[in-house]
Amino acid sequence: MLKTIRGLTIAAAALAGLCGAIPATAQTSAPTASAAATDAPATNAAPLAAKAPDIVHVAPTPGIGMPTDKISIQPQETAIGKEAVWFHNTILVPMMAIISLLVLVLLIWVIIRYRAARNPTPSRTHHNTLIEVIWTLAPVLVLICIAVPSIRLIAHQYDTPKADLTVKVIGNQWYWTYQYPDNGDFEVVSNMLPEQKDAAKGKQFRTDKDGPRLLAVDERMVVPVGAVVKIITTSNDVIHSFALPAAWTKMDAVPGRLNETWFKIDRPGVYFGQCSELCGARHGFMPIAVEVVSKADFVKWVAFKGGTMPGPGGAKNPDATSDASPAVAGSGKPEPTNAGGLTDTGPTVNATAAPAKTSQPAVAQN
Ligand SMILES: [Cu+2]
Repeated sequence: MLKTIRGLTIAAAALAGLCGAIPATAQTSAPTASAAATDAPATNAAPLAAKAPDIVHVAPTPGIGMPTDKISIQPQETAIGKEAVWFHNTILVPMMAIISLLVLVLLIWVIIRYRAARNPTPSRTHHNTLIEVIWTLAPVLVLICIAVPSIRLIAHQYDTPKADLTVKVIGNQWYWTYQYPDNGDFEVVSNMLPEQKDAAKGKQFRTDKDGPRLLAVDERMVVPVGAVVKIITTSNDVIHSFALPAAWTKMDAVPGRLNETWFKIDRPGVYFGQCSELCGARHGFMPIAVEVVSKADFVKWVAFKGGTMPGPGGAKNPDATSDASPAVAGSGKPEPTNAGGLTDTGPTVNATAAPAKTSQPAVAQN
């Protein structure tokens, strides 16, 4: 009898656990859906069921696309970056070393050989045509050796190939928004993930799968592998700078202006950067995370965000034709309350504003 009661109790507990687990899993696997339901339950209830699933976001590889503990340039992932590193390591560093050593040796030689104790009567020698020609020509040759690869590198950097994808990067105090004008103009709001101890209860916090401390974000910029990504930068408030060291990319984001740069990364993975312009109190807390995925995954992700692929035969999001706009469907359009208002509050007010994006449920809390 006792056994039967215990058996029944276990079965009931298991059933209850199962029932509890289902909503929890659903919330984890479809975070935007539940967020959307909270944001605008009336208009979005129907299309949510058909919403495309998100891709499986990969964890970053230690040492790639992030700072390493070596004193060197980050491992480069683009052809331009590799050219720049070659220029630095093969031309600049040896040249600096040779010139520094030469000057040091000359100084030591002069200090010892021509010291006052050894030369009670100083020499009155002046003018030596050969030496003067050498010390004029040698620096000219050095400058030419540096100028040729340097100008070639700059030319390559500014020679944008035909873009496969355009992403408009907008700096805000203190987060980034990424717009995809080629893909239905949806927008992604990217905020730094706080550490578990700093995260508000129930909010998403950083795990190692998201990335290193101060670099992990809730929403990454996702781009396809091997694609020429044209980056257009601008800002909503002050000057920021979009920098992705592993792609040898840095471009100021200036209010009222559009700047342009590009990169092409050939290895899938996650690459981190930071705002590189002193933009205010939380300047150090607006990291950049770019996730390079396969073409198929990119199409999937665009559909998940409510966007479309350009051109005939481009994948269409099943939601795109519904009256629920991607913005309302929780696909990452910025909420005006996010990180404080941009126009109605000044930088000082924003300094205390929580940067956490509110439409994302805490995935990491389970
Ligand atoms: Cu900034």
